[in-house]
Amino acid sequence: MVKKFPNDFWWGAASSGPQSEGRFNKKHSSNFDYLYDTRPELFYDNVGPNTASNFYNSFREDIKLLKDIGFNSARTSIQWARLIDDFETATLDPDGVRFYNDVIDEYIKQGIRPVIALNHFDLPVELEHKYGGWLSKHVIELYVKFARKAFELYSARVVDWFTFNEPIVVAECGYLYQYHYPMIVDGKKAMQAAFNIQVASAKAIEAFRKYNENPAGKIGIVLNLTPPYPASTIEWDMLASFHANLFKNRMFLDPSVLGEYPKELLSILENDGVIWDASNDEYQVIKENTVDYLGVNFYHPFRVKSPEISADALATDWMPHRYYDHYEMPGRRMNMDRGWEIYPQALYDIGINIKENYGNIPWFVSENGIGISREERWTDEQGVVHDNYRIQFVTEHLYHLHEAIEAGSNCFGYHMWTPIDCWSWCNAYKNRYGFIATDIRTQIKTIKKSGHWFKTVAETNNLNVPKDISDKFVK
Ligand code: BGP
Repeated sequence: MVKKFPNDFWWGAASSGPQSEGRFNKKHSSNFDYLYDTRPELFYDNVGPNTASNFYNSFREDIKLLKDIGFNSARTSIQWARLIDDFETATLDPDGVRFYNDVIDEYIKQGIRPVIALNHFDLPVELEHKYGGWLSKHVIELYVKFARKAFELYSARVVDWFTFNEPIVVAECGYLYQYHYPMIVDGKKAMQAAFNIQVASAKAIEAFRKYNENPAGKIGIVLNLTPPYPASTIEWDMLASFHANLFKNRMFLDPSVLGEYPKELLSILENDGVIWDASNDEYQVIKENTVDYLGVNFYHPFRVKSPEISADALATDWMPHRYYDHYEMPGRRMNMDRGWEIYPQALYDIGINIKENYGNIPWFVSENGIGISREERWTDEQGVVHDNYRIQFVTEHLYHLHEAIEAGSNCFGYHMWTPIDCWSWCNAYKNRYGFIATDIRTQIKTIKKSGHWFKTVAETNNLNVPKDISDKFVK
């Protein structure tokens, strides 16, 4: 079976500044740089972001490799700590300006559309120490100054902008689950950070409308949408699923696209005493500055059941998951290396949800992928990784994405995570995601079998779905 995708469909992959560039010539440290400098043991094999995949030094050769595997678009992010010299005044770091200038020019020269995010989990660590990071209203203003500088410098050449990548991860991992610096557990702070980031996104959009120099320019936000699936249709599981959707998806999706928070979410936060500090002006900015389009990161579904523990337990930290528990569905299909369920059908559900509940706003898959350990297991004598599982993973996801498009969902592209194996935060280089392998000792980069396969899909807009895959899914 062959699935035909639209002619102007975006084909590519996403990376980010902190995960690919390396810290070369970056004067300031971001939160992850600081965490590595102070607690290297938290990182797999003690590998930090210092070299990453060396994109700072090898971006021309790297971008050429992306061209070699058929990309017409690619996402990366501008690091605040690299572009800006003085955060208060947003004066520029000349080498940072030069670097992103050269990167953008190189993408364009190679015929690849640069898609630029302004934040990918990174925050200059001095803003954390001085002001409390995203808990501070002042940091919102500083972020907007940085965003404005980026628009002034690059919007004549960059059409596609995104304010934040997965903002919920910043709030959850920094203030609830202790994966990101400042690694604290405080529900009220988590909710405050989430709200402040939403305001920062809206204010950056407001600045974009003023300072963007490109009539074709568009701005959006990248959200990780994790559809909740209830363990059963019993009322309490259904309610848990409703709540999981509020916290995991709608907390950012509703204000970003519709300009308003779900009233059920506000009343829960109010009742639980963890509502954010917000002014009417801030709600107004959110209302008036919704996105032009959406990036959707999708890795795994979220199966939920009613919580095991009563919300009335004593001396517990406030956690959103007092309203739902993770349900370990027997027989689920797993990527064991990352511990994530594989459920490609969710891409169809995401597409239909956007169509039916979010005005069918244009969107693209901005990340999707499979991180596998010890990929050298599948290397042949020529050094090529035969990652058939990745080809199958992407084929299955594209199959269901195509179904959503056929059902009228306004999806305009597919980006995998990631073009070239890159640094994965605390997991460092444990799991590899790329179409292109990186040897982290030599920085030699080699196209995997999946990269060669993707080139054909991207260049023809045709997805060949083998019979064993289509037999599984055809309804
Ligand atoms: C997303 C992030 C990416 C990337 C990816 C894979 O949440 O936007 O930055 O890292 O997940 O996850 P991980 O690196 O944790 O395996």
